[in-house]
Amino acid sequence: RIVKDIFSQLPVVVSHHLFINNQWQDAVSGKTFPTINPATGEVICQVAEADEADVDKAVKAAHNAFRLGSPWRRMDASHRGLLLNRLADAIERDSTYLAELETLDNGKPYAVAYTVDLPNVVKCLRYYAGWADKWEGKTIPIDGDYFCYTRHEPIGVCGQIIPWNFPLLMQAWKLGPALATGNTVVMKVAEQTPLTALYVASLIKEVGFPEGVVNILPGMGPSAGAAIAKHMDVDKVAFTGSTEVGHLIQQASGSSNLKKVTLELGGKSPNIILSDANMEDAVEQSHFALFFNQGQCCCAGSRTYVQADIYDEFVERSVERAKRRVVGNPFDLKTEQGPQVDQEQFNKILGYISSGKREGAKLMCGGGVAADRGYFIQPTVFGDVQDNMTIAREEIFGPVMQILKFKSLEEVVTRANDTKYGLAAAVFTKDIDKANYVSNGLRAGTVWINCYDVFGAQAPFGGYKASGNGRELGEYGLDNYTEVKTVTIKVPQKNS
Ligand SMILES: *[C@@H]1O[C@H](CO)[C@@H](O)[C@H](O)[C@H]1NC(C)=O
Ligand SMILES: *[C@@H]1O[C@H](CO)[C@@H](O)[C@H](O)[C@H]1NC(C)=O
Ligand SMILES: CC(=O)N[C@H]1CO[C@H](CO)[C@@H](O)[C@@H]1O
Repeated sequence: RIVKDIFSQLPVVVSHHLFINNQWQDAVSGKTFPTINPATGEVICQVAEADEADVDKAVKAAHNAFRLGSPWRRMDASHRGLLLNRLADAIERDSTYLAELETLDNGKPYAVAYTVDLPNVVKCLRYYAGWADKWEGKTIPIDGDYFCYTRHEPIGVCGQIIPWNFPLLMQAWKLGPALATGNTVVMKVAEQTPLTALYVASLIKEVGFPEGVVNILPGMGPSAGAAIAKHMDVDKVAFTGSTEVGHLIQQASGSSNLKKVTLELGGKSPNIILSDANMEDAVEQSHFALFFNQGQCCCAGSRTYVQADIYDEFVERSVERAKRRVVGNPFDLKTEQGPQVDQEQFNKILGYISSGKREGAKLMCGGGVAADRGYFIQPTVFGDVQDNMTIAREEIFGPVMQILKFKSLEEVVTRANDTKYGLAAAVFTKDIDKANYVSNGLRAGTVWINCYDVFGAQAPFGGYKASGNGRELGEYGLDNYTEVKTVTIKVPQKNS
């Protein structure tokens, strides 16, 4: 497993400013920050750094774009859909470049960026484009001589704070429903991965969204993110990231204007393998569930519960699979695993690996650094993991698999539920009754049966418990960008 050192033909960065009112702007403070190539640790370029003053400018622009009678408010719903479709077309046209840029800034394998992230971005925008003129209210038969109906209205200025693990895809998940329903947006993109979102900003302008409808700000959580969360003229904030920051966003809403808050937060998702499961498939899917995207998934299957009678064989095969995982240059098409996103994550993951060893889990493979530069970590598997170990309780967000043993179905559901999180879960079995029992018993927003990480723009995603509030994707995702207005009209005489 060698990390290659051949980086030729890197994509060129074209946008590294703030995008406010369809214009590229420097930060008011003039500050910039470096964005790093995680495969080498080298600086790609400097990017304008938004803070409170820039958030203020962007919110003013978004507020103005949302004023009554504005081009955006006057626009036909079908035309909002058309603009979203044109944006999807432009992203599809430039998807080779965008996938390269995503790989450069994030470190994910190019083959994954191009075949998973980009097509799903395009599908998500097209899905919500279709909704724009189909999001209907109702007429309601209230008592008396009245005509009563509901309107689905946009909430207003939406602050959207997105993470670095799927930069383009999380941008699409946020923009799709917000724009289909007629909101305006101030989006803060992660400081680790600002580049692709800024290129998409140039496409937003190109396809004809009016000024101020979408504003994109690279910046830091404690300054730009906090300024959005507490802003009095932001009507809603949608955040994807850690549970720790989710608490802060909710508090900022509470102490400012009670803006609506949707949160998609952390997880420690159980993946349960029953003894009747297809072994080969369960091993491969469980490997994918944990190691996909360098382990940097909020819904990673990071507690693999395996029934006692197949435990030894499952561990042996999982270790063999992890050892075969190809780690290296993310631009190499054979690479399955690139670097972690930055030094901080890299250090944190190595810290968790040490805690696993210290607390008595059995290190079966990996456990160390995989290259002499960049943030590469060996695919790591721990066996004999106990529920109370730190690596079984906290989100690691890295290529570190925890395998735990269980005996009965009742026992595993209770143990799987014993967490503050509730984002996702999976069960592998050929027995439909057992699958239903586990699926119904688990407190999680998504349950996969005999598969993992299967997403569709049509199906909602979100968390129970401390994994979040509200849902993204699907028809349910529209609710969280909509105010329902009830209009009641006195009429001379009602007839049924
Ligand atoms: C987990 O619980 C066992 C049994 O109560 C105890 O011996 C062990 O020290 C605990 N481990 C951790 C990491 O808390
Ligand atoms: C999301 O939308 C649903 C359906 O309208 C609503 O019940 C829920 O309160 C909303 N959640 C948030 C956090 O806005
Ligand atoms: C922590 C938690 O939610 N535990 C629940 C998990 O599911 C079992 C079975 O449904 C419940 O008994 C637990 O209370």
